[in-house]
Amino acid sequence: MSETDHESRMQWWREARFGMFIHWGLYSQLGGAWKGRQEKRAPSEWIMAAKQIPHRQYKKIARDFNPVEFDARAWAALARGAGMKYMVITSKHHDGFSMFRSALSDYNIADATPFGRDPVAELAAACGDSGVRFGLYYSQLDWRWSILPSPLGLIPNYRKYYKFLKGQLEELLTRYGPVAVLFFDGDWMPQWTKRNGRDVERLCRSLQPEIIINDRVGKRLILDSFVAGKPLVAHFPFLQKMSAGHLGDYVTPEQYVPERPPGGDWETCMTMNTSWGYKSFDHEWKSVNELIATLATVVSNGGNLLLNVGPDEKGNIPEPSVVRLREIGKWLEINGECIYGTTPWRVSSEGPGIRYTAKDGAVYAIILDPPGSNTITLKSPRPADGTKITVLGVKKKIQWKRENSAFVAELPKDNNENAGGRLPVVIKLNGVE
Ligand code: FHN
Repeated sequence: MSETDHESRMQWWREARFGMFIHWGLYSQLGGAWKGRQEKRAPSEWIMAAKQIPHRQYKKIARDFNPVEFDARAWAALARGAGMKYMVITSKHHDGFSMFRSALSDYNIADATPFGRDPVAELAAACGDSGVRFGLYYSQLDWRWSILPSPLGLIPNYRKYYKFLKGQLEELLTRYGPVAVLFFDGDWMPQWTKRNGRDVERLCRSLQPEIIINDRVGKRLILDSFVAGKPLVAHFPFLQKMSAGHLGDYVTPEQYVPERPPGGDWETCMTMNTSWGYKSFDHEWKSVNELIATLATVVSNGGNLLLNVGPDEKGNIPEPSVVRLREIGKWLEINGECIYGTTPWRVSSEGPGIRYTAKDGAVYAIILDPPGSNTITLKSPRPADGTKITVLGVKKKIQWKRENSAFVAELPKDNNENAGGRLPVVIKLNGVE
């Protein structure tokens, strides 16, 4: 893979900044509970391992999995309306169940369930029609093949499984049109090697030369494993460079925003509550403000945000997720120019409440939690003659003055407000150093 190929391939991705992650599979049918007992700790897509459900029992869920309310066009429209420029859906998670029609395994949604359709095909078509780029998640870890459903997932006949894995990737990359992103997952399993990663990366790029592949196709250092609720590297930022994967096009911090950019292209993936897969009793939803602040923080450091939804057993995206995505979409309609196609400015943040991005000679100050007083002081941009200040979404002229070497701006009263809080406000500065 030449650097030029990488640079040209990443162009749209770097401009996109924001995508939808979708975790949907047999586990969605269970909603986080097994035989009436809720799995409170592990995310719901891990229930097979958390409850040590043998494959012969787990596969029976397929008999009842019939998400008749699934509407691919509605999902693509929701992503587009939220300002998400690409989507990544689980084609096969660790449980080994294929959410697409596979000739290599009848343990798939089209052949093993009353639903009988191929949602990957329907979603690929819907994304194509709606201008949202289509991507897939694929897990190397596979509890249909392993001795036990466990994090290590030891597979007795690994050679045969590896052939199956490559065959499924061939199916996914030749049947559904352009696949913009391939998100591998499960690289921590001992049997997966960097050599496998190179071989699979070569295969995928031979089938879709423009495809963007994450670092988990390779073999990240174990440092990326979760410790105390946050990856080890999140506690020791200097380790980030060490732990970044050496294969693929971008690194994948998960459920946290790195304190410093990890170097190269990177994307934080994050849940809106605490579970990737649908968990009916998980109501710990992040607020819209938190989610927009996360997006602003990620982008101000040059990263992308892949924000997750976990559709339920009927094929519906949970209402709390829909509400948040619609609010974020409204905010991006007004303020998207401070996110899309931007690059980090010389200063990424000023205190806890201000993030900076830059584009086409302008600097954007994203005020995460606008003060009631409406007076904003910006210490980082240096005022110059001819500096022009506006607030995105507000036509009114902005009063501002210099105070020593800082800007003091008066925000108009009618900036973005939401029930009980105030959405971030964006000040655009032209002509500052
Ligand atoms: O084990 C998976 C988990 O279920 C989820 O898919 C996340 C999303 O990136 N990845 C792994 C945990 O790092």
